[in-house]
Amino acid sequence: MSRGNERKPTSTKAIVLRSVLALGLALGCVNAVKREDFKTCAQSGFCARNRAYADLAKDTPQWTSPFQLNPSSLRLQKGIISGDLLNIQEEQLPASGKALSFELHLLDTEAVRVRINEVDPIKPRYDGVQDTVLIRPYGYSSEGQYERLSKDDNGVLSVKYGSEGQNTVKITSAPFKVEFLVNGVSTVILNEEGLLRFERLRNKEAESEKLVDQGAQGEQEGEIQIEKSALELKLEENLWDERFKDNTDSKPRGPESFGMDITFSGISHVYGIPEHATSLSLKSTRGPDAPYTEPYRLYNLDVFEYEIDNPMALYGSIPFMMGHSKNSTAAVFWMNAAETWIDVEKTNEDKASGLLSWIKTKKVTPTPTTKTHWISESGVLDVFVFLGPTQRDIFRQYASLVGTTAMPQSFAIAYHQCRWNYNTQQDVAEVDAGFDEHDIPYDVLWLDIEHTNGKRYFTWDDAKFPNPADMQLSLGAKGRKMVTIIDPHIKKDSGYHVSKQGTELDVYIKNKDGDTDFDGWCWPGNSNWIDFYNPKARDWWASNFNYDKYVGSTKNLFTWNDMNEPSVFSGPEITIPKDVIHYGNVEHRNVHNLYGTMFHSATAQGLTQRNETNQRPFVLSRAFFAGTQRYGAIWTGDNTATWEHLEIASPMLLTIGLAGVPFSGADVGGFFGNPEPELLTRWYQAGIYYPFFRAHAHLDSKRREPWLFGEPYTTQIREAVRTRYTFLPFWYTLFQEASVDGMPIIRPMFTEFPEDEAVFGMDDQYMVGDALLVKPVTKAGVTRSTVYFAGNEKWFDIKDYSVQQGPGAKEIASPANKIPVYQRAGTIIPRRERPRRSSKAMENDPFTLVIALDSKGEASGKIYLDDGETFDYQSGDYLLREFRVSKGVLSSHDIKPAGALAQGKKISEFVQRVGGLRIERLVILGSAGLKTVRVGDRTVSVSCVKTAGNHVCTVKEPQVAIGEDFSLQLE
Ligand code: NBV
Repeated sequence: MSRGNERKPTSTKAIVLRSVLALGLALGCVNAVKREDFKTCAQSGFCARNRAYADLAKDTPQWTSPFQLNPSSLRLQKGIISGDLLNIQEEQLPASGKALSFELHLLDTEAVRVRINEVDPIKPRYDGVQDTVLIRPYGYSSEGQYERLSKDDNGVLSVKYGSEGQNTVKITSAPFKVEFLVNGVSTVILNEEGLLRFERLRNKEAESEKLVDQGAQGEQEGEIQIEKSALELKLEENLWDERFKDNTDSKPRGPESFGMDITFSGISHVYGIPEHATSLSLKSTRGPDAPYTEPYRLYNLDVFEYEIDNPMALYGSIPFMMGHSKNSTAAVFWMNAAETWIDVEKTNEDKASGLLSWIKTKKVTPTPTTKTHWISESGVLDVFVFLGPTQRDIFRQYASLVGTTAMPQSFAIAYHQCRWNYNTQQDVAEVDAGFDEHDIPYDVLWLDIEHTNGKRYFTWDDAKFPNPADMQLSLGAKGRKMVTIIDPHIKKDSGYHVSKQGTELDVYIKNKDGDTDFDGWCWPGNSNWIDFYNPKARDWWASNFNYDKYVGSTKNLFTWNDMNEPSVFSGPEITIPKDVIHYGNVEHRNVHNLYGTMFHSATAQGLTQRNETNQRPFVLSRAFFAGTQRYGAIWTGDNTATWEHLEIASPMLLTIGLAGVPFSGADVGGFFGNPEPELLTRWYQAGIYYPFFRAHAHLDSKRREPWLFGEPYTTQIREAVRTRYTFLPFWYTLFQEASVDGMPIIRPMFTEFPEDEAVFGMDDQYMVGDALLVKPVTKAGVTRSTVYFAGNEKWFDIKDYSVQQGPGAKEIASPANKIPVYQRAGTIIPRRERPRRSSKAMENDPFTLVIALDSKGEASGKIYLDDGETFDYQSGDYLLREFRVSKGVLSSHDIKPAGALAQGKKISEFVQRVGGLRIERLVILGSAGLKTVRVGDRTVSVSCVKTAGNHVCTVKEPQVAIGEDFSLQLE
């Protein structure tokens, strides 16, 4: 499999590159990541040093952290606790430095932030991540909202906080430790294992002096001494310039890493820290039975043909981890955008020696605990701790810091058709017509890099696409849109307007000299990379999307940002060197994982500014970080057309959603290779439940538009895509909830069933919102699937309404034309059931409410409606309603927050009209049979069919509108 069609390499360098890539990669469909292109922890100096420190701790009996808070320095003032953190071992050294600063912020959202920084370093440590990641300055918990409990002579300071005073943070001075308790139960502990280590900035000349904040204390001095010196050697390795393969990282600032352990006490499942192709519940990377030996790595990379079941870094990074047990939920956000590694160790042992055997003999279940070790290359130690108490609280607390998902336009959550490449305008027209011919709805057609003039973004290959504006117009006539790709590498070519202006404006990333423009190799050949940390660069970049600058673009055109890790073919680990320089003299090392997000944000800014119609942008990005959700969608990059890749997509997307980025998808069909028709069909059936639903394929793969495999596949795929369209009102409502509350859209089972231990490790089935249970079929030839029905209520098949009773696992038929999808009793889902060409074509269609009653005869659900395009919803131009069945009455009422409509604003005609659309049908499931529905004096007839103990009752034309208050008596 080749990387692409660099068919006419323009230089010897291109030829060399192409053959190098081809050599290891031309392996047909065989998935073969070039592992040797990417560092292991042992090959990354700072990771190896911090991991060695953990080994030292493990090997040292009675290890304690050498860090101590100076008790007399501890202060609690206006929601901030501060103090001096000393390394007592360092104290004895001649070069004894100053203390580190310790700060703990009690936030008004009940989150807590802990910061450890160097005081007066010889050069400032990078502390700018907060400026781009945090959405606004947060407020502090005010006095009265927290209560100081004690400060003893040893400096143990305890503070109680939280709305009910349920949380306590206990800061122990010697050895330094910060413990978070919920209702008196220890939940999250910082530095419990004593792995805090902080490399101070130093002068290369003063190398002989020991300036690393680390150390060990042992009982048997002599013995430890020998061990220490051996390990100390390891701890001082690769401090300055560091080689990996053909590249040398000059590291002019030397070592500046830090690490610390975080214990999730009483918690055996931890989740998050995307992006890795692995299970939802994270596996151990340390300890005797650990399935992985490498830590999870967070370093945005373009990993060609990535492998699954692997902790290797991928395109995006979010240092957010959640731990969950039956009794508690907690999360941490390690706010650092430099390369980061995380070890995970699950244990059942209690620390105190002998206790485990005592527990065994007394048959007491030992407390499961997860120990994690976080290691970052540079910056400051900055971690937020969220104690919930519920997951919903955690999502809200986290989102209040990093933001929620941007409300997408309606088309963006419909079906997207992509391939590398649709080759000509004619090709586009034919594919577009193919959908109509085969009655398959779709909303967006995508163009990959070949549509440009020689990979010069914002241009068109005029021979292949002579009238791009007309092309977009004819798609627009059917309510459809187009997306073109725009990458962050700019071909070095003074005849190319973007390249020329970029040079004139001086907006490229600089070499390590801070002066000359960095250049490297990518799709267009020799290229520069825009420095999105420069405000001038961002504004200029955004201006390139203006219709007059992006010639051939129209308001029907949106954007795809690829290669933004950034991918640099000639760079170390296929990315940009760490020592290149950004605006403000910031070394790339500090901000690597944020680069893609800065690009994504500047692009979204461009699309927002380009038009007078106040349209919401749509931008898809491959790289991501915490905060990406504010700018658009992401996808999981270059997967492969195998069943295993279909299977891993669910846990990957669930994990990304948990970490705050709900608008995500995986390439349906698999990017590399050629899916057999069964795999493609099963992928569509799963993909309709991805928040971002796009089919995509590699340049070398065979065409696979949904009708190309013939029957029965075309019918099966049509059925799947239409199902997605049926549920669009439900999806749109979930996006609105996510945009307000930070709730994931697709949710792990444990989010909806937090007390059912059977689901804590489950990632082969999941929930869409709180209402739909989805179990993708991920194996060839499978026609029966085991589905776990959680809770004590019923579940209704969304197609034939057959019923299943929870709790428990059942074998369910999953024939070729459907996967198991169930609506949970107690929910109401709005649908639109008329098949159309695009979502736009559905906007005047009536609604169906599918009401699944629970055992008490109750159910509830919501609908959110706005114009689907503009920002007017922000000033309140929308409807938000709740439907509820209680005591035999179905009612609809307005739940839009009071004051949501801005002063002087009116509900637009469009939204009024949509609100007036009728509910054409009610489908009521789980009743004991109904006869009539009364609306005031009017009665409407009901027809019920009884199948397998379930009454499916249909009420046609109850004569009520989706946006009005009503009350229907169900009798
Ligand atoms: O632009 C070409 C591809 C694109 O189709 C894919 O989706 C991206 O993930 N791109 C990567 C570059 C080349 C991949 C081999």
